[in-house]
Amino acid sequence: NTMSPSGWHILGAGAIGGLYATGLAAAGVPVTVLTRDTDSAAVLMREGLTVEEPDGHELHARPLAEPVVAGGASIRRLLVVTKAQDTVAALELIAHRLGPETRAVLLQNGMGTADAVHLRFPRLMTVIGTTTNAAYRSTPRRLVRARRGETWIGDGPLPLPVIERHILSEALAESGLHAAWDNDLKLRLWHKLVLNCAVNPVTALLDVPNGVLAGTGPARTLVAAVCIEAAAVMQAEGLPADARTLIEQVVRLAHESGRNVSSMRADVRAGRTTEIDFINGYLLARAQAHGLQAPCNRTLTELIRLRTATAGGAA
Ligand code: KPL
Repeated sequence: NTMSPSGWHILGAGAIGGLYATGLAAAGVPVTVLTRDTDSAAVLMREGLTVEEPDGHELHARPLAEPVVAGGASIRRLLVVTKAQDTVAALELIAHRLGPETRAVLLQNGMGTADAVHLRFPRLMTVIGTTTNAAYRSTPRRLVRARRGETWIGDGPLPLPVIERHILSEALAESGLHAAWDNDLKLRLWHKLVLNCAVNPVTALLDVPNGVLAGTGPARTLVAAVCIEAAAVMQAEGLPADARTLIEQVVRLAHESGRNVSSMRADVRAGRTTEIDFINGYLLARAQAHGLQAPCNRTLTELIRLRTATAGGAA
């Protein structure tokens, strides 16, 4: 089995994947985007990607690209930025390229994917990531970075050898986007989960930008209800949590990423399945495991499920 040159492969064609692909390519790091088919690979290589930064500055770069089914060399560094529910199926397509030297960073919304991946690929060394960057796709080749955030990575089900931790986070930070290792990622993952629980379903249901959640009045009432329930579940999980801090974090993110199109809003608009089962659905499952009720999160979950079920031909 030959080994791909150092650098990155990116699986998943969303906005966050696009940010990293552009940043790495612009920095001269070999980066290959794994695309659905040959045509999309050709277009991507020819036209490249443009990122509009929060200050209006533009970054253009042309990453390498190849169809996900092509290529046989084993992959060394893989950034997995698929939708949570598509992760295992997407990895199946490149299963023959995953070996003992592969390091797969799962940088996705929601929780529960690392365990699903570990069940299917018990020897694959996965690292879990979480980001507070916010971006959306304005056209197929153009990304708008609405908020400059942080990206943290940490151990998944199999611990990464200690000497590799900073090598991996630094390799990711070559993109020019922040990236660092966290020895105890669980709290950050929960904080991000709460942001997604509060912002994603509401922006998707009302078809509004994130900034709406920064408002006072009904927006604040909703955010508070989501966060109060989440804080109780976090405490039951043994994590430090206080509803007021969570509310402040949601309002700040909503404000700073005010013009962002949340990923769930983009999914609902495009008639795609949403990540609700890995976001509010995950919170509900944990609530249930602790014998807690989370009625606001339950209502948001059911509304999104109903919205998707009645999307009527949008898919
Ligand atoms: O992760 C996001 C998403 O849209 O999925 C946030 C952080 C809420 C930014 O929009």
